[in-house]
Amino acid sequence: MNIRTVPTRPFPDQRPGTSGLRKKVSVFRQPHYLENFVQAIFDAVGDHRGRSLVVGGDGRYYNRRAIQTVLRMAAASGFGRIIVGRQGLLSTPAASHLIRKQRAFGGLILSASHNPGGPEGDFGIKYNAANGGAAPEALTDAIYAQSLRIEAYRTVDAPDVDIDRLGVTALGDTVVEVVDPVADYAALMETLFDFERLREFLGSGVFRMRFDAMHAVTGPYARAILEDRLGAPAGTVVNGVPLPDFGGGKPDPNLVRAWELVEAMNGADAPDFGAASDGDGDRNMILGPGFFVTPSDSLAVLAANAHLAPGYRAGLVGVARSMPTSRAVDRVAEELGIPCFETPTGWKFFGSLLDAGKVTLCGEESFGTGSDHVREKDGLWAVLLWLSILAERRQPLAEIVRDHWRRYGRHFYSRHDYEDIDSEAANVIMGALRARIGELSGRRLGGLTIRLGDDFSYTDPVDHRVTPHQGVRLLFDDGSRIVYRLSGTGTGSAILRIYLERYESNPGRHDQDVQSALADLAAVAREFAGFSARRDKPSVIT
Ligand code: VG1
Ligand code: CO
Repeated sequence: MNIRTVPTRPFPDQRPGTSGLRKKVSVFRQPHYLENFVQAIFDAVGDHRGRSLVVGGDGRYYNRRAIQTVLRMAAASGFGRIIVGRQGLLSTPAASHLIRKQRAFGGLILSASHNPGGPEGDFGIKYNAANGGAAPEALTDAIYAQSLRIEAYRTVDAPDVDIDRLGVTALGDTVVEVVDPVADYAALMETLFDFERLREFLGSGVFRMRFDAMHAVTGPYARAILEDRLGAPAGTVVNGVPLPDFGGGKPDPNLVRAWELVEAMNGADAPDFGAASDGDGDRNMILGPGFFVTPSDSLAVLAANAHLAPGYRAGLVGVARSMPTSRAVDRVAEELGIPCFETPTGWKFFGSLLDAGKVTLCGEESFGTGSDHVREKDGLWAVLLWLSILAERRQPLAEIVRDHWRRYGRHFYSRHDYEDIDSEAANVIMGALRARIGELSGRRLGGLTIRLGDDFSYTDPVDHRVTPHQGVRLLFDDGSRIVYRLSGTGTGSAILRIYLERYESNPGRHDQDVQSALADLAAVAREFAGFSARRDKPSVIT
């Protein structure tokens, strides 16, 4: 087969963000753009000749095209075997599992996750290493450096591979194997959860659930697991066919974007349990009838109850959360007598802790929870763990969460996103915040006393790598906390995220509305950032 070397010039903007390189489809479609980045990855990851590569994506617009490009380039780059999900589909957790199971050299996940899809939407690509986890910072830095000095990429002249049929094709000396994207993942779930018991629970007639796949990649997974294997009635999974534009919405499982599910769960005939997941299947939102579980609380409840599922019966070795995530899980860890690690935002930081066997569960406030079964967050896994807990405890979901609050206290928590901020202006805001934090200790702000102000810097306890500037934190005497950081997944203007947290031990006050409970703190946060209460309103509140 003819390997062709194509001369190219660097693009200056291929620095991976919180989770891979995400850009508008129109950017990725520029001649050589995708090829440059893929070649930069292959050049940076080390000797992979004859090894296996896993490839799959969330099914968004451009996925199929990009996969053909990747297959040709991977063949030209000397991979011995490429394992690709049928129709080019693999959820992010399923890709992570496949890399581990097949002992692959690594994998390419084509996804922009919760970002919108379609020709006007976003596309993304990231590299996961042999442990199944997103490339750590050292590697993404190397990929970026390589992208800045690239002079040529390699590809082969070959027709498109048929990715719609299971089976094996040769691409030069490389074998391309099209696999069922669901089978191995479903089998993994069966090792963690008691499917027999879940089948009995879902079939008992006393419990109903609804899973909203948001027209994204988890549809086939949820159907196969919840409906086919666990016997939930047909129609339990809604919006279950992956669409290239996710039906025009943003596949982001939160109270704003997953409005259809929210409406159903607030309706008169609401099911007992509702869940949704995002574009690439790694996020989850959990709801009860008229009741929303914040992802931070979800992580804490899962940590406190994980032993109810067979895969976690032996208990947890430790837990981890991203810095802006509420500290609800810290209290559970303390009671269990296990360590709780605080990492920067982005799943890649959990990888070394999971590999070193320091943590079993981890999670983020952004609707992500997961465990050491893979090296990504995992939406359906979280749903199955919640189901296991519901099946064992036989209590309504809201009661389980309220019990949790009574025992540990409640962390009122909310994230306020200010979208569409001019990038320059956003940097000025963050710069100003950073400039002020040094002199804050002991100062009063809106009735609260600041204990500490800092810019979060993380030292990985395993490899000791330092990652500075991960968010401006204001910690108050009463345990309240404000965090400011800029999103690293957007593709247009900047998004400023403000994270608010206040602890309440008194059960008599646990039923307050979250936004009212946090109103004073939100006002302080706005004022400190120089926002006007009248003019500047968050665009998304979760
Ligand atoms: C967001 C979330 C972060 C998450 C990341 C990737 O990043 O805040 O917690 O890990 O998305 O999730 P940022 O930089 O925009 O805040 V996903 O499901 O988009 O892969
Ligand atoms: Co995602």
